Amino acid sequence: MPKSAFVAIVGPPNVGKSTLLNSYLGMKLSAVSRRAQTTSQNILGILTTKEGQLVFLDTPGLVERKGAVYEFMRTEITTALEDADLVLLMVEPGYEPGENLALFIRSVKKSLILAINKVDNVGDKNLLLPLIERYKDLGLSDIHLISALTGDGLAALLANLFELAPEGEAYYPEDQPTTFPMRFFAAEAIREAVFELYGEEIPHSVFVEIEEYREQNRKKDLVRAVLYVERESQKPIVLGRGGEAIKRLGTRARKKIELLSGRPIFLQLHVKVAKNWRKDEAFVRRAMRPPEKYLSED
Ligand SMILES: Nc1nc2c(ncn2[C@@H]2O[C@H](COP(=O)(O)OP(=O)(O)OP(=O)(O)O)[C@@H](O)[C@H]2O)c(=O)[nH]1
Ligand SMILES: [Mg+2]
Repeated sequence: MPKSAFVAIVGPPNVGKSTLLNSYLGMKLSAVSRRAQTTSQNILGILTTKEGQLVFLDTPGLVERKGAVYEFMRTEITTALEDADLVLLMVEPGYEPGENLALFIRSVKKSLILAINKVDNVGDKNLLLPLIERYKDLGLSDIHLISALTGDGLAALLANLFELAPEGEAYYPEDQPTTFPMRFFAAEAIREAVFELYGEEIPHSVFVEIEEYREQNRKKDLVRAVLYVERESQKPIVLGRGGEAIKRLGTRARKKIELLSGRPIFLQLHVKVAKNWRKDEAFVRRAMRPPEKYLSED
């Protein structure tokens, strides 16, 4: 009997949750950056092997801050935890479990696996033994040392996930990597390029909305996107002198979308101001949870 499970990947910001998803899927589905709070919405990725199917939900990093965006992110995590059969908690070396994490671990009523990521940064893995003990004290027993970057420990972690997964048929066709539409990943690809090219507060101030994603025969697919910034003063930064910065962004983002879609893309970017959108509950609700988000186009 094959196995199948929904697996929520949760943990503090920047520990490598999205990198792990991409690594298992062998494709750049989820945006990754060296800055925290890169992921702001759950990303669904499907891995089918001869053992069965795991449906991963990559979630935003757990943070306790106030504001509409952070509340939205916490709701995303809660949704993923509700949908999940298994919970993969991810941390990195040096991340000591505090009271909040202990509470979180106790609140999860499902099989919980811990992955300590980025062990490629640690010379001697024995140095992690005290940290492992602290997590064991919190009741965790399935503990893995991994590197989502080098692949170290990923096979053993996967085997453990399948071991704990319930028996069941695949939820989705085996060659399908996600249920989300291409326009969702186009927005994420543009966001990732923003994280790569701009500094300071710009990446977190940008919201990307795809106004049009049109597949065309005998012509490049058309993608029209709006970059909303929070303040008028951020507009010239995003555009750059003579539009130079946004041109660079466009080229980089287009390549990412072409890589994922496997089709030539014509990308148009516009910059608009949505004043303080991160604090605007109505904007966040409308823009970040469009009803079509989870529905595939085909
Ligand atoms: N050295 C090392 N770096 C890693 C590893 N996994 C991820 N990283 C890096 O850690 C940074 C954060 O990775 P992400 O995958 O974006 O982390 P995340 O947990 O999804 O972050 P949020 O979405 O912000 O919560 C990036 O610079 C990654 O390249 C790893 O195994 N080893
Ligand atoms: Mg992420």
